[in-house]
Amino acid sequence: PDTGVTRHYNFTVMRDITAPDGYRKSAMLINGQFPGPTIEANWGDTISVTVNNMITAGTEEGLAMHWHGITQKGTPWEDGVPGVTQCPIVPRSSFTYTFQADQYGTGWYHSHYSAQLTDGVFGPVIVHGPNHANYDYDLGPIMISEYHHHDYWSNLVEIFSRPPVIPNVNNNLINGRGIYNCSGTDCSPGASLSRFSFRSGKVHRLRLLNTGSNANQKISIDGHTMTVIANDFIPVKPYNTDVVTLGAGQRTDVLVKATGSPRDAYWMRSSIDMDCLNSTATYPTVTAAIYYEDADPSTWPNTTSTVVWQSNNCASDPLNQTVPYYPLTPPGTPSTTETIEINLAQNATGHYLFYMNNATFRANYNAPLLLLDRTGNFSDPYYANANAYNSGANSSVRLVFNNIYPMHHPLHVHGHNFWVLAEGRGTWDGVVVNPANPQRRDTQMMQAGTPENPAYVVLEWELDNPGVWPLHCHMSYHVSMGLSLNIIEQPEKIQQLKIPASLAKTCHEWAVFSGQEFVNEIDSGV
Ligand SMILES: [Cu+2]
Repeated sequence: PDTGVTRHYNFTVMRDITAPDGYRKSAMLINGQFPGPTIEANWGDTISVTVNNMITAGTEEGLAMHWHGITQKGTPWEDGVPGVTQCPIVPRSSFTYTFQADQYGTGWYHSHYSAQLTDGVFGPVIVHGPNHANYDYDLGPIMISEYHHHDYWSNLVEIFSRPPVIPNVNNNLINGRGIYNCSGTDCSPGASLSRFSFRSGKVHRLRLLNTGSNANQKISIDGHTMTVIANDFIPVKPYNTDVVTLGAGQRTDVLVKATGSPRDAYWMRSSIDMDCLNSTATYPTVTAAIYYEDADPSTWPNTTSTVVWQSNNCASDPLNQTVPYYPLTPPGTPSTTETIEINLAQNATGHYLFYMNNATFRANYNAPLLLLDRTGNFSDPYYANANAYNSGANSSVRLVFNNIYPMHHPLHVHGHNFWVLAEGRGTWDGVVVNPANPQRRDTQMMQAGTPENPAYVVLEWELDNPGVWPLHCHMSYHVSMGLSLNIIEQPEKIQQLKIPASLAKTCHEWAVFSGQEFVNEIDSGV
């Protein structure tokens, strides 16, 4: 739908010292907030966000904001990926993103420039739409993110050391809150835990988001069962669970009936799945307090958890459990299929990078693919680093991924929700799970594999959105190490897009900036 209503926001991103868990560190804040402000709209509204880059303290950096899960149909230039859809916003400049809230449910936005997300450049997006399950109260976004006391650049330096060092995770936060046992000069008072309110007998909607960089989160509420009603922006047939599993970038909306009595208080918990972190964590579990209407909010809950969860090789919930509420059947035979092997290997300088069919992605901030494609010159030498797949005039694409390296990957596509036809270990046998109505979402976990026993995931979508759409691992380290490809979708139609002049302006300004300042692109750039 198109409501004709526009929701305006103004974001200023800058470096500042903050101490959400009691430890003072340099972070990147949006309008002085960590996490950033909530964007709220109705389905069919237009969202307009002016992003001001004031990252000027210390090293000046570019910026680009991505609207995770919004399909940007007809507006691919608003997707906010530097080197793919735009040149970075230069320091002291701004860019206004205008796009339709074409999905509804729980989403988020984050910087797609290098690993700025890890330093705090993210926030929630709530789009109100039709409800297929009834509830009484909406508790709003519940953002869970693991947290580092070093800035993102220091982490990337460790990741790109030879061999790579995966940094320790210092804490785990819910809506930017958690407590660190801080001692020394870098401490600041006032850290606390998030708090939520329940009314006995009522049903509450919790919008759970993994806005972290790399960790898998396991979320539960003491004494309560959760009913899953949506995964990412896709409503699903409700099912009950004691624990919600979220990989980086994924969301799950749950309904929780308050079955306790009015004076009760309970802990909500989120734990980093340490079997999937490939590193250490000082505080892997964060809690938030849930107070019923007559509970005493001056004391913390004293409940314990009886939930026992399994790592399941870092997988998402089984595909036969996650059935979209509104069925959509994929084409019987996709018009094009690519089989892509994922592996980790050393490049010529001995640095470890991820490869997809022996190709790794690296953004050219000065030459975004979408603007390059307007020329129709696909022999441009830049495409060597773009890891681009030209889908031509095909109407649908199927990607069969085989992972032979023992790390899992939450695979995220831009511009679409994909069907997840199958996932598991070994070699895909061609069987589609629930073929009339397979799971759809925008981020799907691929399990860890080995050369002898690969993991596979099979994704498919209709090529109905002309543009250049990244498909990448949402783990910050992995995409920094090049685990991204770009689908050039309907290139003939890309050349007919009326791209606003503000996009060319980002490149004019970036050409000047990068000509004067040394832009140290330590990672893939996205
Ligand atoms: Cu990954």
